[in-house]
Amino acid sequence: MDRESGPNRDAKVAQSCGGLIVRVHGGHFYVQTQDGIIDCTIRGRLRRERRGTDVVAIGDRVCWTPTEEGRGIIESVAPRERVLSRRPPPPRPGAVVDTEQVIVANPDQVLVVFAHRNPPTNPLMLDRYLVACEASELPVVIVANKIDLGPEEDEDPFALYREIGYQVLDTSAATGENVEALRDLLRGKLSVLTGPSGAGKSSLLNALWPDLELRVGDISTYHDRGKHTTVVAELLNPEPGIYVADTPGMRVFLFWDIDPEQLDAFFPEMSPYLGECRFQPCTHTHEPGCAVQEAVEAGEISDIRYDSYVKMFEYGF
Ligand SMILES: Nc1nc2c(ncn2[C@@H]2O[C@H](COP(=O)(O)OP(=O)(O)OP(=O)(O)O)[C@@H](O)[C@H]2O)c(=O)[nH]1
Ligand SMILES: [Mg+2]
Ligand SMILES: [Zn+2]
Repeated sequence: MDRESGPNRDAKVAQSCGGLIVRVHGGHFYVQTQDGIIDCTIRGRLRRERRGTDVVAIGDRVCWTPTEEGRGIIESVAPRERVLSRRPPPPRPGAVVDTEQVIVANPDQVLVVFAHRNPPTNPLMLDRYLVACEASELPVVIVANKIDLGPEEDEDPFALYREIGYQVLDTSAATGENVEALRDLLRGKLSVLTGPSGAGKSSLLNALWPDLELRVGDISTYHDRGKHTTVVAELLNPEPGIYVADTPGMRVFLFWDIDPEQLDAFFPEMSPYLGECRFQPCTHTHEPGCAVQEAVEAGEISDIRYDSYVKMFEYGF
């Protein structure tokens, strides 16, 4: 008789793998399994092993052991293939933060949602998201929401990004414009919606799936700093084949770890010029005979983007 098939085997608690972390909140890790969502804690050993990063983040694949009905304990986390992360803002000025904050693990793409207006788009902030995605080799789409309100000052804030070659999708959660195109983008993938508070991330998801009933903010309060309607990132599965993370808007997006010397590689429009600078390597900030600076002067590279580059180069974020 197979020794493993006696009562002893039944008593042994089996570990299962392939669970997907869909929500992390207050020490609870919610894992989507074939039998529904279970509320897990994690082994203390994992915290020690995974210092320097969030131990478990939404999008992570885990193995767990059930403890009681609907509950379990996470035993291990699969290696992350990709990650969207940032350096968290310091808790007080001057404090050093050395733990990477993982926004979503293993995303297939990042949808950076900004608004045509209300709130107006801050190019430096958008550029930080774009650089972070380039550096992490994450495909990125700019979702230019609130197209119903039109551009702030007669000028399309996203025109320069379209010119560079970024995919920009104009949407409106209010009128439904292009929300079906957004659904098409999401199909078959695990995506993240990120971007500033008030841009309409949750509203876009509600427009596609009203049953989600995600909380949506009152726009009049967005100037009140620190106001975020979505407070906990959640990985949603609103229809088969679509996983999408709705995340809280971020006031600051500081990227995790980018070497200033490599920064130019994350501005795709600079790539044709990089080999042409007189000095190699060239920081493109002050050197004579710099092909990038010449391209900016000639209007071939946007001065808005170049300003972002210089700020990121000088301040490191
Ligand atoms: N006119 C217009 N208003 C919109 C549109 N999308 C969202 N809004 C409004 O913008 C405000 C903010 O929308 P939310 O969906 O809460 O924004 P969010 O990006 O999820 O914000 P956080 O959760 O704080 O990050 C709400 O008052 C929405 O009704 C749109 O396409 N057009
Ligand atoms: Mg929201
Ligand atoms: Zn140069």
